[in-house]
Amino acid sequence: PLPIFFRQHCFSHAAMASESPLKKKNKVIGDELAYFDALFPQLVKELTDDVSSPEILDAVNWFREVYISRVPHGKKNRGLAVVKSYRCLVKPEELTEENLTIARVLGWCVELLQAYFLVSDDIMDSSETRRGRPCWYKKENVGSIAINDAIYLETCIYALLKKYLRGRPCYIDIIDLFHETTSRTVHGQCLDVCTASPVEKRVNLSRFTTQRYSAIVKYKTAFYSFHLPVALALHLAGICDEASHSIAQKILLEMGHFFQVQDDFLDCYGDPAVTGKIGSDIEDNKCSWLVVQALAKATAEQKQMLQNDYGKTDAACLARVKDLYEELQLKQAYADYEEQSYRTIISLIEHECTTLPRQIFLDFAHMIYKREK
Ligand code: GPP
Ligand code: MG
Ligand code: MG
Ligand code: MG
Repeated sequence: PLPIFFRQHCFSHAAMASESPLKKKNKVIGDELAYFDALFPQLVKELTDDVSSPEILDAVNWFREVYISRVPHGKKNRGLAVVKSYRCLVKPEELTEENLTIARVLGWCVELLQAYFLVSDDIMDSSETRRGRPCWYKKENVGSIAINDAIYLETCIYALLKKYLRGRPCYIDIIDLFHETTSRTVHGQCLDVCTASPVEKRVNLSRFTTQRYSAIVKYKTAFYSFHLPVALALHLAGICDEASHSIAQKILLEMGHFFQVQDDFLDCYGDPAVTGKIGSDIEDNKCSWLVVQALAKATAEQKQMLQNDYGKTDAACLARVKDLYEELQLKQAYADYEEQSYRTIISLIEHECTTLPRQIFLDFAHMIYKREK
């Protein structure tokens, strides 16, 4: 069972079971995921239907496949967070069908950004599977055209923003936010890849510091996965003041850091049948949370062993690194960290979030703590 402090903030299944049929119906009507998913086919159609010149029809047909195969099969937490946050931020009379549609379109834009990053990241990380299927570049008739497909996915974001937001006061701020977020993410990805494969091509674990780790995860994950969805909702709701954005950013970057720690933990200990991806951080020589913890706890001898075995594809090396993680009790270290991180975030929300609805951040926190995928 979850510890008390988790249970207090989590939805109770028992409470749901005893609900009246009316309440249940409202829940179904309010099932944001169903509305969100329902918009997807319309967006595919809009993005691929108006072929201005028949000469490019083959390309458009190819991209339709890319779009359908790579965009809608994730958890959609990031996209849904835009809509849920927007609902918390505006007065009921502003929750018109038109505004909700725009919020959902922005949610799909975040999912497009994610798809663009994942198609690219899987090439850089030499990954095998994503969301339970082969990575896009691994498919028989795909290969390096996946790079072009990733760029295509990014162009869809700006096509949708133009179609749905042009003329609204927040249009420019939202375009800027997507550009700025993309820029931050590529900086993070560069740190991630370069820390793993230093120019001198030697395994050099002294690069794996907590400071470097924090910079990598803040830039490669926290901005686009956590800050972006809520910042979009704030802009759409017309909330542009520096103070609101700054407190939201502080809380969300903290959550984003924890989320990537989880991702690193699941890379080694998650079940690929559940996560949909096969971990390879040890073989890829990644500056993962686990190796940073291992280095902090290891004796000189154990560090030497890591130096020899980390970053190798050889199965025996991999097994020795995993054994060392076991010996150093990293699973327990992670469980302790998760609990401590949850407390920090709840306390940040309670003490610092005075002008924005706390529910936005609590909803996000509930989505990620104790996740298995
Ligand atoms: C997560 O890293 C970060 C990203 C997916 C951002 C990639 C950014 C680009 C600019 C391409 P990860 O490699 O640990 O993620 P996963 O475990 O899902 O492969
Ligand atoms: Mg990566
Ligand atoms: Mg990866
Ligand atoms: Mg990972």
